[in-house]
Amino acid sequence: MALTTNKSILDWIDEKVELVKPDKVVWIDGSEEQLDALRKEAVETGEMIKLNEEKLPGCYLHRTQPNDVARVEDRTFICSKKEEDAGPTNHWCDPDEMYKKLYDIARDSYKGRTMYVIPFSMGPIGSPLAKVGVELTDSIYVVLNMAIMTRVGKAVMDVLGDSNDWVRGFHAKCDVDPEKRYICQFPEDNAIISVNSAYGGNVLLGKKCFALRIASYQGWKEGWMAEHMLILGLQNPKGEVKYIAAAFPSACGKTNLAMLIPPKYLRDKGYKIWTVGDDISWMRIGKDGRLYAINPENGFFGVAPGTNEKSNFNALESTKKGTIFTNVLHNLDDNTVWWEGLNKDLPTNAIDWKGQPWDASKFVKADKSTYGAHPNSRFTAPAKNCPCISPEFDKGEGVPISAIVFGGRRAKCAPLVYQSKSWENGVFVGSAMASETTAAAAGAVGVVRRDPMAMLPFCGYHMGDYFQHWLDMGKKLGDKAPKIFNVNWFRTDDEGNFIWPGFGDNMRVLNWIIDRCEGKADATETAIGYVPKPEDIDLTDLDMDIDTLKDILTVDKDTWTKEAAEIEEHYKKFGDRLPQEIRNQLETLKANLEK
Ligand code: GTP
Ligand code: SPV
Ligand code: MN
Repeated sequence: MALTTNKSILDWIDEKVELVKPDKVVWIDGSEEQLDALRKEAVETGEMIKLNEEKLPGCYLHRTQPNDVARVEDRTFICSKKEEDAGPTNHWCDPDEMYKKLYDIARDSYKGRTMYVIPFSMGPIGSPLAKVGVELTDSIYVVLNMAIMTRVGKAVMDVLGDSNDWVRGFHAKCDVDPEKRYICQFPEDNAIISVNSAYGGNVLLGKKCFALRIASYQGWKEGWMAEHMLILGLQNPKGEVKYIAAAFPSACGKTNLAMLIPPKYLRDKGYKIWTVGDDISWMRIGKDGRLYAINPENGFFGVAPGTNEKSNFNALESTKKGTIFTNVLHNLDDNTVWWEGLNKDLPTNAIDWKGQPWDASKFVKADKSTYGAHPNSRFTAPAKNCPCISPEFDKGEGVPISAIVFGGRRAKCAPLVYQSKSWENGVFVGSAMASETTAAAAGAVGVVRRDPMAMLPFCGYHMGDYFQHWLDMGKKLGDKAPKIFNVNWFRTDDEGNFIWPGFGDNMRVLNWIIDRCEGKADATETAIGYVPKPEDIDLTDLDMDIDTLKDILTVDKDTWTKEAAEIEEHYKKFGDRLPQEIRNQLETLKANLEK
């Protein structure tokens, strides 16, 4: 039975039913009873494997097709009416042409199948910062993941009422044919269509497609921001909590930083991190003029490889019940899961992510083709499982942000941390961000590319306008604007080893950041911004000498002169939609480097 009388929704569903011809239509009401019946059905058809109920209660394993394991950026389109509005960083297609192409692909594709209608809320239901979407899908895997990642069910429809302000998400699995795979956003129509994939970010339409690509466009029009950012609360020994939002590209450490456990000496003093979000942040200016953030999601779609008790205890804990694992290794000995970096006990009786028997004796660390889990294998875990989930997580008002942090993987160049000189300078830092590519998207891994604000694959409109929107938000925030920083955990030595220990030890850098926000820490002014005095990064209990620290804090003039030239090159594609202010910032950097 339909969960709403909203005509705009019912008409849209009728139209899609007519197109894809499902055998039946099922509304997802969010009840455990219904979800459990779907889990059983998925186990019966082999779509999911039920894992050891004692060790991993309520957990399942799913394998996608080997050709369908990551986001596909070259098949992702922003279909605005005018090509120039999608900008130079997005693939574009005329909306009429694309609708036709997609409808031709999806036509009749639900025959013999069920259409699931998922009403979902991004953000706590009814929060002034939340937004509603409806996803149609023919995949139970999508339904069960959406039920973890978002708030689903009738309450969402009740809050929406008769309003037309909802996002249309239409997914059809079709034949999972990579040649006919398209992930399309229609920002002017509040619509998303995804065909021929059944993998995570391509098909959980509330996530990247809505909460970033469509929402970034909505935020631009409505005066708020949708960003690829984690949100954390840093609690000091006095019990005060300060909030930080941080944008790192895909698989560059957001989940890890968001769930960080401080080093022992800091825990003993009373420091603690609370997780508000690990991937997406929606931010609005509050009544007091400060910037407030909510996490629109309700779960974590986290990278499995590398996650272990030491690197990310809280993420691992989050995956111990009610979790769906995608493309990890299946350990047949005890019907559990395993991935590279979980522990040193390589399973000897196991099935790899492709569904083949796995030979642990052939495992070679340097050769990813020998891995049991795909490098972009993931867990979908309910946020409420996380031991350090923030008490603010479920509240609709959001948390006030003190600092915004940008970062990426840079073997050389970017120092461990620096503070920008102003909001405008910080926007410049974000616009010039670069990072080595990862397995989160199909294509080459380890290539440095510019990824402004970690939004390159996710900005739903012209990136030059997006930079201008950031500048405009800064003007509105004035002296209440968060301070902007940049971090790099990934500087390497001559042998290619990471110099900075990272993970929990990143707390040492977060403390400097908060101290700077409160005017408590000193800094050295350099050409690119304010860098910590080495003695202000606390190295207690760390096997690192101050000279090594000095080394990763250095701003090398020659390297940065080359960097400035590359940034200039990167800006060329934005033409006259690159804000003059950003151009001025680059000129200032160049002049500083010549001093
Ligand atoms: P998406 O979900 O793709 O947006 O990624 P994310 O930014 O949440 O990345 P995540 O935290 O899952 O980290 C991905 C990879 O980076 C994992 O393999 C981690 O082990 C590694 N990583 C995270 N933090 C650090 C760090 O501080 N130092 C080092 N060297 N590696 C890290
Ligand atoms: C990312 O790639 O940034 C992710 C995973 O968070 S996905 O949802 O697949 O986009
Ligand atoms: Mn992400």
